[in-house]
Amino acid sequence: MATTKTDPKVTAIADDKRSKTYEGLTRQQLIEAYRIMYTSRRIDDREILLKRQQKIFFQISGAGHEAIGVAAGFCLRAGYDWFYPYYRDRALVLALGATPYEMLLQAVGAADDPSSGGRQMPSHWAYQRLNVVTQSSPTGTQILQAVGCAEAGVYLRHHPNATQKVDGDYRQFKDVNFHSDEVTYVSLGDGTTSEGEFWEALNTASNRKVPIVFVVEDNEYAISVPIEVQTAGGNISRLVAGFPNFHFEEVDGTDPVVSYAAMKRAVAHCRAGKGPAFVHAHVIRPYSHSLSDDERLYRPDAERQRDAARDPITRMQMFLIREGILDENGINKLEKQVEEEMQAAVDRALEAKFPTPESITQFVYSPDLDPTSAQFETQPEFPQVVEPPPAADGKKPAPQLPKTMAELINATLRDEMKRDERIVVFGEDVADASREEYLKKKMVKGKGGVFKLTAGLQMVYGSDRVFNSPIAEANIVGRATGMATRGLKPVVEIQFFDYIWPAMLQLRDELPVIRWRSNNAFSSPLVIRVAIGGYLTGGALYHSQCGESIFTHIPGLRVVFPSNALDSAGLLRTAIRCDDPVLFLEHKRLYRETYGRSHYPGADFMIPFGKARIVQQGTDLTVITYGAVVPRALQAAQRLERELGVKVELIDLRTLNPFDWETIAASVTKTNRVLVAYEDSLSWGYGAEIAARIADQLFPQLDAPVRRVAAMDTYVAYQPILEDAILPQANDLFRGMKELAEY
Ligand SMILES: Cc1ncc(C[n+]2csc(CCOP(=O)(O)OP(=O)(O)O)c2C)c(N)n1
Ligand SMILES: [Mg+2]
Repeated sequence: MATTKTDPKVTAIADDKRSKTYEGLTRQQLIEAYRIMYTSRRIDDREILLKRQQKIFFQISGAGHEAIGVAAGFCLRAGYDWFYPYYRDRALVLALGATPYEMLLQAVGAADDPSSGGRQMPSHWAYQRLNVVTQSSPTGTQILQAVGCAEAGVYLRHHPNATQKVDGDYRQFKDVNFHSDEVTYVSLGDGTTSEGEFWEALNTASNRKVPIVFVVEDNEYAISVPIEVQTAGGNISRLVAGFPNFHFEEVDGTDPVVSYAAMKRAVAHCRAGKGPAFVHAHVIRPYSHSLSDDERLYRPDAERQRDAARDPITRMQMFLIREGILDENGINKLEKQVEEEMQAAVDRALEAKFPTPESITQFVYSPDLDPTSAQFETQPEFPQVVEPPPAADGKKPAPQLPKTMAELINATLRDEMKRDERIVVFGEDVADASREEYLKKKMVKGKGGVFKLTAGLQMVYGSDRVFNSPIAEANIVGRATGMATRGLKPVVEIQFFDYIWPAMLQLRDELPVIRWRSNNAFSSPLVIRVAIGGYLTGGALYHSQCGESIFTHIPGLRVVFPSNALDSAGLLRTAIRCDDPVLFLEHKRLYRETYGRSHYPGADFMIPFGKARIVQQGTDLTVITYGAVVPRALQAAQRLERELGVKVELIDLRTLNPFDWETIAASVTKTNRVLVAYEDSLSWGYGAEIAARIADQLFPQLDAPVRRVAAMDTYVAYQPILEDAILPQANDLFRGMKELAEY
């Protein structure tokens, strides 16, 4: 029998080859990388076909971005690290453990789609078990949230007790976990680096040394707009290079091996707590922007062919063959297996059940905790007001005076922060002093907010629970949203309502919709306190605006607008303990008003949302209002009774979403006349909706038309004579009430 003798030298080379690694990747891992990349590409191809067959309704491909995606997936840990991947990250998400079937469920819009239950387009990833946080469509909104998510991990490391589950408030429904060396991943396209929020995110990540890795997948186009139009000088790496504390990588993102090496270094920097990392990956986009785009309209063939030569799938195939990791046969076998698995996934997904129309309203708000419920109705416990004994000199000491709205909001924050270590407070100027040594050495008293609502909180709870943000409102809301997703309870401040607009994309497209769009897999309950309103004498148009109806128009966002000190304490506590995002509007004019002061109602006083307060009972006319119009309407109503004997029932709504329809209906049914009054400009204002509902549902009860008194349809002017004329005054309210009473 002939035996083949292997040359020992050849065996050694073969063994050596088999054990050879590529930047630490084994041959087996490279085969796995190719399997994922190829799967990703084939799902894209198949979805494109399904779209043409009208079995799915939209398609966004990850083609050309597979190598950097798989590399990132190999360097990070699903369910341990946190992920904010953008729509081209199919390969990353597959590498983390999402299945083709799950992706196809989203494409067909299935009830069981784990990312959104049929609510979001395909490629809008969300996988709770993997820590892949629900993603949306606006370019760049994920970036600040990712910073907040990473900051939350750091916070929890320093406050491990905050992870405890506590019954009786939102914490009962929010599992919180963290790992001390966790990293947050966020990705975006080259075009998206033009969004301001990108720069706000880099700024904060750098400043606070946040463990986050930014991956810019640069395919040199944003739909049809080329890189040199988006990015000054055409290279984002050059522009960001000055941010301190960062680790930077610029890499060929179509090559999985060099991408892996770059990602590994970047992630190591973050894990070691040295700060954030920035990976600029040059990729290609071979399939146009989406199926609605034809790139041949703006890219010549030569350019497209240049890209095609770098296609990561073919490059990886060639690499595997060249390195002897797989031969053609091996590649064919692997591809066939992928094909079969995908076909099975497609068949199953096409059979999937669709969501029912009845499910639509599910998860706009928390299904677990209803802030209108009796759970949020507690009685005030006022301190015993004992007459103080006369002092030695016989002089009577001053009695304990009721507190202002500003004081009670401050006291409520103080008590809630003591009760709940998950609460963090930040915003512009909210800290006592960012340079905390000044406080420690008692060199300064501290500021604590331009209206002093947060005064003293930093001194009591420390600089990691109460801190200043940059002047960047999207930064405040975006980071807070990311923190709340992790289970913290940010209670942030927007200094003036007039400056809330930079945060509008976060406030309209992100915060209130996270629960709904993820089919309850994620939520971000938090509180945004906002100083609002006019009647300031000199506030002028940039310190006096209202505009609450813009926010009551947003499903998913609770809107609260107290008119007095006691309500502000009770409602703020409900806002903090509830499980929904709340916009808490604080009228600046009421902060220190004599009207509506109160003693502190105790550390557990709560008022449920959606319960109006009847300020005074009446039989002849209903006035519905809220905020700073309440004391003005009360003045007018008292005059009306004095002069004409008309008894007005005055309703203070207290919360605008939800609002108390029952109280309105009962009152209008009794008085048959109704005036809706509000400080915002008249047209399209909040009262318009109330008036429309009354006209619609209470028409038979009415003896007079539904009237409104509100501000003029203009801005609030500086000159007090103009301000008085523009905003609704007690006299205007008196005239409106009188006319209605006499109608
Ligand atoms: C705020 C916002 N503006 C515009 C759009 C429409 N839009 C969707 S993707 C896109 C281009 C994004 O380009 P880039 O960041 O380079 O990512 P790419 O698609 O090239 O991977 C635009 C303008 C959007 N989704 N969001
Ligand atoms: Mg691009």
